[in-house]
Amino acid sequence: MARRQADKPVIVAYGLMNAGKSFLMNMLTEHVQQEYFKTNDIRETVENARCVTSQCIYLDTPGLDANDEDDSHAQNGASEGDIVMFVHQPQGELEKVEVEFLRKLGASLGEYASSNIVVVLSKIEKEVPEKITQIEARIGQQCAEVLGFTPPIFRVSGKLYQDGVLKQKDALVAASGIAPLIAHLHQVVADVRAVRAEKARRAVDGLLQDVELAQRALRRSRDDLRARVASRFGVFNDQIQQLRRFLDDSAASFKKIQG
Ligand SMILES: Nc1nc2c(ncn2[C@@H]2O[C@H](COP(=O)(O)OP(=O)(O)O)[C@@H](O)[C@H]2O)c(=O)[nH]1
Ligand SMILES: [Mg+2]
Repeated sequence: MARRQADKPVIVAYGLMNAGKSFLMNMLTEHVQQEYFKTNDIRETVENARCVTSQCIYLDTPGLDANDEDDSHAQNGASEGDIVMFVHQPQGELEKVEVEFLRKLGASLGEYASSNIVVVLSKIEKEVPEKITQIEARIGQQCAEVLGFTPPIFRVSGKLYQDGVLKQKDALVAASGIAPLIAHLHQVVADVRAVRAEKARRAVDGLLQDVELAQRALRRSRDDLRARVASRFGVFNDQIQQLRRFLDDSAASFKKIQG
């Protein structure tokens, strides 16, 4: 079980405190009513929390602190997940600590950065769509500058989704934008699994090749050994024959002397 869990792709939520990460993670993991990931948590007391589903693991983090330039997450930028969901509340563009975090994250993910980073604009029901569109464009630019590409950007409202589900109002659920985000995450999870399967297949192929090479080398040294043993026995047999001839000759000479 532990092994199977370890194999599952991890989706991790990063972003400033209060961005709406935990609330969103609850919606994504179907904890619409019951709060699985604690919201409004005080950063100092919170550790990463995880929820394991059939396909992947959701990991919630305490969040970056906009006032803390030495933020440890922003400092190393190493992600604890395969897929990073970067959550930003669109009150304005990305703040310095967010930009720095993304820069280091991009560097640490390397070739996987462009396929495995997703930006989420949260709490969209709190702003007019025009303003969100402006902010989205600006964030796209900021990402392009620090990452070298613009990741997919999703606009969501966990609150609209929660209301829609609880009151059974499809229009609210649709307006929440959660479904397209879930669909995208499922696709990326499937891709991560495919990449891992391909890597595992290549590793097995490599091992099989090594085994074959080792077998060939063993066969060669066995043949070599056989040849050497045969040649040594050849010399030995010759020597025995010589000895026999010598003994026969000696016996004959002895008989002659006696006779
Ligand atoms: N209006 C609104 N508030 C939200 C939404 N999502 C989260 N919140 C609220 O924003 C606050 C911080 O959310 P939380 O998930 O704890 O943020 P975190 O620090 O990033 O994990 C809480 O009071 C949430 O109820 C949303 O979609 N709309
Ligand atoms: Mg939280």
